[in-house]
Amino acid sequence: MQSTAPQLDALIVGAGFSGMYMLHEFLKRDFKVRLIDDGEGPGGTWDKNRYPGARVDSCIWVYQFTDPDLWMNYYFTEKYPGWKELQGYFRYVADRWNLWPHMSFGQRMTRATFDEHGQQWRVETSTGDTVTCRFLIMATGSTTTPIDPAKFFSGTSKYRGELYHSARWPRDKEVDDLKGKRVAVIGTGASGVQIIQEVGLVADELVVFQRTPNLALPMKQERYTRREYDALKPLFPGAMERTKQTFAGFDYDFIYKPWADMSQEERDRIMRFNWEMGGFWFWLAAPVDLVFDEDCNRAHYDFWRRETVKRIKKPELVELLAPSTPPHPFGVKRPCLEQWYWEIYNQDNVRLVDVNSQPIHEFTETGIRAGEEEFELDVVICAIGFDNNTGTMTAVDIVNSEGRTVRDVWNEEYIDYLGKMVPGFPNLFYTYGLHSPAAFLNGPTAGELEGDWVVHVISDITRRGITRIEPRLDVSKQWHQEILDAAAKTLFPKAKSWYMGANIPGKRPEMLQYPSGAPMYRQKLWDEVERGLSGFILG
Ligand code: N01
Repeated sequence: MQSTAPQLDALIVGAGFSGMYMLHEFLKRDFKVRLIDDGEGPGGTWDKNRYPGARVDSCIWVYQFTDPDLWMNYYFTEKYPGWKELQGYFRYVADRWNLWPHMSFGQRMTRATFDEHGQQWRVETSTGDTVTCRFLIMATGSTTTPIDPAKFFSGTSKYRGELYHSARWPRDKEVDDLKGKRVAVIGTGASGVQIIQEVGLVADELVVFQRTPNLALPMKQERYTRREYDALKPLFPGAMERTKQTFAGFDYDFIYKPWADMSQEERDRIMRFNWEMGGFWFWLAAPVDLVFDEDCNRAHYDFWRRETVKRIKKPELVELLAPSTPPHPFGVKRPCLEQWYWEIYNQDNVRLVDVNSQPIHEFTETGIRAGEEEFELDVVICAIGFDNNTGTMTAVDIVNSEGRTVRDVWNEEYIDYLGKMVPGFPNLFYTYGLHSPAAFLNGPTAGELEGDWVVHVISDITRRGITRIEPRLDVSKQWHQEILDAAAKTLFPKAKSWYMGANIPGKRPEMLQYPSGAPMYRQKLWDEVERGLSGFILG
């Protein structure tokens, strides 16, 4: 049978850091490539997350593309900018890299089917268009598919007030619209903490429903004039270069000296220094034993608690917000950055409800019934998280030539190779997803690290006339086992976190991200290239 050549060499789904980066790199190589995204504009997570207070918690010199032509000509105004500024940045990148003609927005991929005969993907989209492409690249993020509040709470459909998931906050709704309102926030993850800080300042009443306290760290935000930002720019090349060498892709790294070999004085000095530096220093510049050694971990928790408790003025809240027994080891469930989070609870209009002792029974027409109480509420914001790591690729039908979906495969085993491809799914690549290290890194570092490899492999095999690539099952199983073994040596399994898929009842709990750091991951990717892609079946 005669097969038709695909319309595109590659279709990229998702206009976040990795999607835009790969689009740019493919265009430089004269590939026939397009990008589609279901959002309103570029930015991926920053197009979708517009809730009050949404801002990045990586400092800005490591939270942008490393292309000097971009950073030399752009000005951020804060060390940790908010979503509006970040959206502006993505538009600027699309202008500067001339990406607009190659991207479509408001277009969702609804189904993809592999045509074995033509060795190409046939992709259906929400606009009714069908596109064929040799390579399909899912750049759909790790934190993209929100959990529907109805999955966790009964009665949501009868509630007559406003109900939002944090990642679906309406574009034009400002926090000031909550003045005079009775508002609840469910969830105290990174989204919840940021929302609570802002909403607590304006709402008449704010009720926070907390299940697990967040071990949030002081952000130490800074604001810059253009002149001050210009003065920082000479530091950018060094900082950006560092991101390629450090475990978490920041410009600082863990300390690799064993905790056991440090004197108490040295330990105290490190913890104090990192605390004063602010941001994620206390987490990602800590002794690496933080994630392996109970003693090191507990010392960090106790330090965090002593500092945090100083800011909590209602004695009855101390055990709830900063319990004397850690809710989980420090840093193995994602902490976030806060600005005035603890002070918000000192206000009289803010009430903290512990759902462990006062469970949410249901939504009612007028609010929430929790424990013995009825809460009358005008607005409920569910900051309850996402089906991370796997949820976006399993939410859509990606069907191979045997009629199996990625969902079918991952329902049985979380199998892939190098956090990039799934055995049985030729020519399908992804970034940021299962067994990539992206959730432990910041977005641009992961985007460039993963994107460079995907673009290289596709360019290389295309040049060699290879039209089909698929990971071997045996090496994929070995890769999976390596990840499980590496995670088992850490304290990660001791927290119920989304890194472990433990935030969704029924999801198999195991390490879903690559846990051994960016340098090791980079080496794994490029070693595979050195071996001539021997872990793949090429055709
Ligand atoms: O989601 P989460 P998120 N009843 O899953 C609680 C990135 N991000 O949107 O901890 C009551 O972390 C749940 O409680 P528990 C970042 O990578 C980055 O906040 O499971 N509560 C938890 O408190 C982050 O990690 C930025 O016990 C319920 C919360 O909801 C990731 O996105 C900003 C509940 C969910 O927290 C996800 O963050 C925002 C229930 N039934 C997000 N179900 C920045 O860079 C869940 N919860 C700044």
